[in-house]
Amino acid sequence: MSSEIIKVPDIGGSTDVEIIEVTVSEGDVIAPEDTMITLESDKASMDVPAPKGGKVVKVLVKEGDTVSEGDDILELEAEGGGEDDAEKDDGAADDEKEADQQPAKQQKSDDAKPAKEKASGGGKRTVEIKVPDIGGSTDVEIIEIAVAEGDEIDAEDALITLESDKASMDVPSPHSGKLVSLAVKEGDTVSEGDVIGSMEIAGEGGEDEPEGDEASDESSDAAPADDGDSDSDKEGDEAASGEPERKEIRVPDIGGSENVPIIEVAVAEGDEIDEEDALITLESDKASMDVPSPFKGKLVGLSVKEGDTVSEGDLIGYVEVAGAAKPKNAEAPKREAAPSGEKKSADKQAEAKPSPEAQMAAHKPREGKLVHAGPAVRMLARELGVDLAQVKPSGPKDRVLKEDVHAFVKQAMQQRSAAPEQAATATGGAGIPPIPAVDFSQFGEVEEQPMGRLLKMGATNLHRSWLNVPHVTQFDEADITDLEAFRKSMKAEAEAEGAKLTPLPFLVKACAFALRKFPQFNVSLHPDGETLVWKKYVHIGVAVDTPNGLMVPVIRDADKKSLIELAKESVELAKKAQTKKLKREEMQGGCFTISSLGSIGGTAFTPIVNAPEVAILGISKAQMKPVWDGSDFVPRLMMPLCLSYDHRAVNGADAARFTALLSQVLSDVRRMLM
Ligand code: CAO
Repeated sequence: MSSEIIKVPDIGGSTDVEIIEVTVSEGDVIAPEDTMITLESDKASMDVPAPKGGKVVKVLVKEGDTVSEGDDILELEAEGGGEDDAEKDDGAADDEKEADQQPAKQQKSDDAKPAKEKASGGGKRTVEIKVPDIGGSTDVEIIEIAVAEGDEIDAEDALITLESDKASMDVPSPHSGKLVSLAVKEGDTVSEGDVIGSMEIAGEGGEDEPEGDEASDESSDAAPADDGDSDSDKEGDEAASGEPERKEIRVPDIGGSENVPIIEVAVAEGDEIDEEDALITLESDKASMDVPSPFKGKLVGLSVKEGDTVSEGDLIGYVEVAGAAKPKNAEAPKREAAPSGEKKSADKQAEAKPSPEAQMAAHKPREGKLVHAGPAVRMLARELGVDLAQVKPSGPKDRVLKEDVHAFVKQAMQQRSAAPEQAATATGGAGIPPIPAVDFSQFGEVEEQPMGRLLKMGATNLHRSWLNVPHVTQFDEADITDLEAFRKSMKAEAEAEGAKLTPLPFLVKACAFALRKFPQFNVSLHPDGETLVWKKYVHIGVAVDTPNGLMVPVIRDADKKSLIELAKESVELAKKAQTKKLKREEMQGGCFTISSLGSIGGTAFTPIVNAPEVAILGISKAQMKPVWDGSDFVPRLMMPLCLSYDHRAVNGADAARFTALLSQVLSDVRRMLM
C-alpha cells in the first residue's frame, strides 16, 4: 500500500482561505467524502471532503493555516491504493491527481487573476479600480469602506462592502499596490463599472504599455464573470433582434457536491424572473447556496421540487427568453461537468464561477445580522430550527460552532423542562426573554437548595396566572368596629362549640353573599376565550401559609354554612394544610379565594388571581382610624380590602360595587340576612 498527498480541491477560485477546523488526525481511518478540513473566508465556508478512503499517515495542515487550491492537506494511505494512485510531486502529476479527486471544473486560481498581476515589470503605473460584475444589481449601497487613501493593499483585500436587498458582498482589490485615491464613500450607491478609486501598482512594461492592453485588463478586472463589454454589446444586439427562445437552466458548479437537497423552490411556472433571481436554494452538510437564474424571462418549465436532490448540470427548468441574449454564466455547468483535466480559457472559467452575488447568497445573513458559521453548522441549525443569529458564538472571529448550536438547544430544553408551564405560557406570544443567570457566589457566600414540590407548583401557578390574566386591583375599606364587638362577644360561645371565631369566617360569609349578589364574579373563562362558565355553587378557597409553601383549601358551599361551621372548617382545613394532610379534592373546585394577611400586618397588597377563578380578595390588618361621621371624627376599626380581578371577565365598575357591598355587609352583618 502506498501513500499519497491529498490536496485542496477547486474552491471556487478563492485563495489563502483559512482552515477553521481540522477534523482528522494521524492514524484515523477515513472514508471517501469524510470531511478533512473546514475552510472559511469572509466570502464563503465549505467542508473539504476526502476524495477517497484510507488511513491518515500525516496531517500537513493545522487550524489557522491558510490554503489555496492545490495545497497539501494530508498524506493518505489509500484503500487499495496502487501505483496509479500514488502522488508524485511534480506539477503534471498534481494536475492529474486533482483531476482524480474532483471533476476538473476550473483552472487554478492563478489563472483567474488579472494578467498584469502575474507579469512583473519595472516602474509604477496608476490604474482605476472599478466595481466588478455584481450580478446585474445596480445602485447597490456601499455599507463599508475598508481602506483609506495611502493604504498599501494586497490583491484580494476587501476594498468596500456592498449590500443590496439580495445579498451583501465585499469587493476585493484586483491588484496589490498603493491606493492613491478613493472616489466613493459610505452610503454611496454603485453599479458595475463605477470607479471606486485608483491604485499605484507595479508596472508591467512601464509607460510603453499599450493603451489597448490596459483597457482590456481593466475590463477583465472589472467584470471577471463577464465575457467582456464588446461581447455583451453584441449579445445585446442579437437579443434585440432575436425571437423568444426557450433556454435550459441547469444546476451550476456547486463545488463538486452531489445529490444536494433542494430546501426551497423560490419560483413557479409562469413566473417572470429576472437574471440573478434566486430559483432554488440548495443545502447540504457541506454547502448552502441559492441558485440564481442566468436569464431574464418567463419560467415555462420547472423540473424540480422541494426535497429533490441535484448535482451540477441537472436540469432545473426552462426560461423563455425574449431574444437570443447569451447569459453571463449560462450553460457553463454543462461544459464544466465534463470530467476533463483540460485547461479552459479565462472567459469560460469566469462563466463557470458562480456570480459574486450567488456566492454571497449562500452566506447572507437571514435575519439581517451577519452570522459566521460553516455549512454543516448552518444545516444543523436549520434541522433543529435554531436561528443562528440568536446563538452565542464561541469560535474564532465570533464563528458559531456546532457545540454552540447544541448548547443553545440544551439551554432552551432545560428552561422548558424546569418550568414547562411557564415556558408554555411565556411563549404564548409574549416572547419574554429569560432572566439572566447570575453567579451570586462572586458577591459573598451562598448555598443552593432545590425548591420543594409545593413551592415549585405554587410558582408555576402564580406565574401562569400572572402572565395570562390582565390584573386590576380595587381597594376599599370596611368598618369592622361593630363586627369586632360582635365577634368578641361570640368568641367564648364559639369556642364552646369548638370553633375559633376570627374575622376569617365573617369574610368567607360576606364573600359568599357578594358572589350571590354579583354572579359575574362566580365565573371562569372557557379556554376557547369566547365562553364564560357561570357557576351555580359557591366554593371559597382560603390561602394558607404553610412551612412548605402556600396552599389553598376550599370551603364548599360557603353560602350555605353558618359562621360557626365556617370557623370550624377553616381552622380544620388550615391545620390540614400545615400538616400536609390536605387531600387533592379539598383543594379543588374553588370559585373565589380569600388571602388574609390581617394577622400579620400591612395596609394593602395586590394578590394574584387564582386562575381559572376571576377574582381574589386580599385582606390586610384592620386598624383603628379616625373616621368622619358627619359631625365628628370617631375612632373606627377599618379593615383594608384588596380585590384583584381578571379584567377580561370583570369590569371595573362591578369590582367597585363588589367591594362596596363587602364593605357594607362587614360594617353591618345584619345586611346578610336581608
Ligand atoms: N385585622 C386584624 N386582626 C386580624 C385580622 C385582620 N384583618 N385577621 C386576623 N386577625 C387576627 C385574628 O383576629 C386573631 O386574633 P385573635 O386571636 O385576637 O382573635 C389573629 O389575627 C390571628 O388570626 P389567625 O391567623 O389565627 O386566623 P385567621 O383566621 O385570621 O387566618 C389563615 C387564618 C389560615 C388565613 C392564616 O393563618 C394564614 O395562613 N394567613 C396567610 C395567608 C397568606 O399567606 N396569604 C398570602 C397569599 S399570597 O397572595
